[in-house]
Amino acid sequence: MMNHSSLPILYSFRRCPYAMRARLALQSSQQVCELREVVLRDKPEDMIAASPKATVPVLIDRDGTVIDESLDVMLWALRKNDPSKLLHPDTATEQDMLDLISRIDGPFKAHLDAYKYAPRNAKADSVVGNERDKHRDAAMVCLKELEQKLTETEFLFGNRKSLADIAIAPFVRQFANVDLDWFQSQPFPKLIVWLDGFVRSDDFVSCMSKYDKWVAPDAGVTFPEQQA
Ligand SMILES: N[C@@H](CCC(=O)N[C@@H](CS)C(=O)NCC(=O)O)C(=O)O
Repeated sequence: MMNHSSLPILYSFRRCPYAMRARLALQSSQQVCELREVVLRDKPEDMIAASPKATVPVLIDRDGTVIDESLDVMLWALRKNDPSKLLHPDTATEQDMLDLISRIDGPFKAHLDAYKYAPRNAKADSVVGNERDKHRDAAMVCLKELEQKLTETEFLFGNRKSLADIAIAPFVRQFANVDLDWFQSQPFPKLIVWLDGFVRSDDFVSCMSKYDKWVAPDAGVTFPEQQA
């Protein structure tokens, strides 16, 4: 078994959009880690000991520094190495990107969760169904800002991908996947094309590789996977 002890450790969960964006930034910065795949109903003790709030992702640097907010993991990686200039888009400052990301992480994500986790079989004209539609529509209002930006440029802040694109797209994907046919029938053509491009991109596909659950004291897997 390979000895990974000199690498930062990333506790990750494949399907978590927060972990996805952390992995996307780690990949882009070519920051190699030891990835430990977590199952949320059975979190590793080592992860909880490092970060008692026990959400993924958690990154533990070589010196023991714990970073347990996905956006902070992204910034940590990209501030060390940012070959694709994700922190320096053509049409905005880093702060502009962080402001947009916080609008999506805040109000949009709250409506997304209320929409996604409402009972699936609720009828549209029932109380629960109405609530579900209300949150779906409120989430769409938040997405109007993205559609508007994408009408002007191919990506959110210019014609190159930036931090904002990879921080936000995993959540739009989650929203779209609740009812993909409905989402794709909405009058948001630019957003639909942007999301499709993201989901099909090599970067996204490679950050979605499947790994077995990590079990202590085994070594995790090297992430990003090394090119042959
Ligand atoms: N603000 C945190 C949120 C992370 C988060 O909520 N992750 C979810 C999974 S998508 C989680 O770990 N939830 C804990 C649980 O389900 O037990 C971040 O950006 O890293």
